[in-house]
Amino acid sequence: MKKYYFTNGFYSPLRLFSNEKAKKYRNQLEDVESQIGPLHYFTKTYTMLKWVYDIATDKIILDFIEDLIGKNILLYNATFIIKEPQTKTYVSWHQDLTYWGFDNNQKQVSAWIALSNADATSGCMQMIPGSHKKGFFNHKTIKDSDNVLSRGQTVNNIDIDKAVSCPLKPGEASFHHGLTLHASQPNNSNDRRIGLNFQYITTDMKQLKSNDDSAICVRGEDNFNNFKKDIIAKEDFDEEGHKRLLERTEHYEKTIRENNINEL
Ligand SMILES: O=C(O)CCC(=O)C(=O)O
Repeated sequence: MKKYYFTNGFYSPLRLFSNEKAKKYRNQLEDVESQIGPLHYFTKTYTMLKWVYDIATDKIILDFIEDLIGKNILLYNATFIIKEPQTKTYVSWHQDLTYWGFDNNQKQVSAWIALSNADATSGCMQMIPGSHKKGFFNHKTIKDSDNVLSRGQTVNNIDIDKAVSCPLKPGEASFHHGLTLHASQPNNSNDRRIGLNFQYITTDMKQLKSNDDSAICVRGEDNFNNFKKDIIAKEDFDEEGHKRLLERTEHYEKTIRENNINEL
């Protein structure tokens, strides 16, 4: 697993929990959505939903993350990326580390967990193997309301023939490095495509674009304190948690807007 990840810049699939458990989490998500509206693309959802934090700190995930980046780990983000059935929403080819404002330590991994079926029809993730070893690619900002990415950051001239699809069943996860080129196509299925995307970084990572960014130590020790501490939800939804979610989402979007995203 580890060797495959370091060679290719991603690993998929890894089963984390059963289909039934994934259904239970999906019901919990959709129950909250029925009260406050769609939860697509909000930041740090573990500040509002305790069960999201429980998944993020699952032993299977953290053991694998520790294998990849070492024992002192911060959880930086947890975002639902939801493509509604039969919609044009897609994710353009990009590298994550080009727009978060971090320093160049590159010790970062994303874990993408399927809460519904993610396959070629519903628009699963696609990766370019080995692209994480080629440094930062030039990104263009392309305005397109169908693109999930808020800045529309896009790497052009990708050799699509090299792309590897990462289909996942509910309860399975894929993992990718912050410099791995990845994308996903529209959801042509009749069900929602629901991904829960976690970002993990090492405790020595620095945020260069904000003094007010936050994260939470989920394994080992944080002797650096480069990030404020996120407040973790105590329940599965409450008003205080909702306020935290909105505040942190606004902060994250501001940080991304102010970043140059490597437009050379
Ligand atoms: O959910 C998707 O289709 C894309 C997610 C993504 O870009 C990411 O996990 O970095």
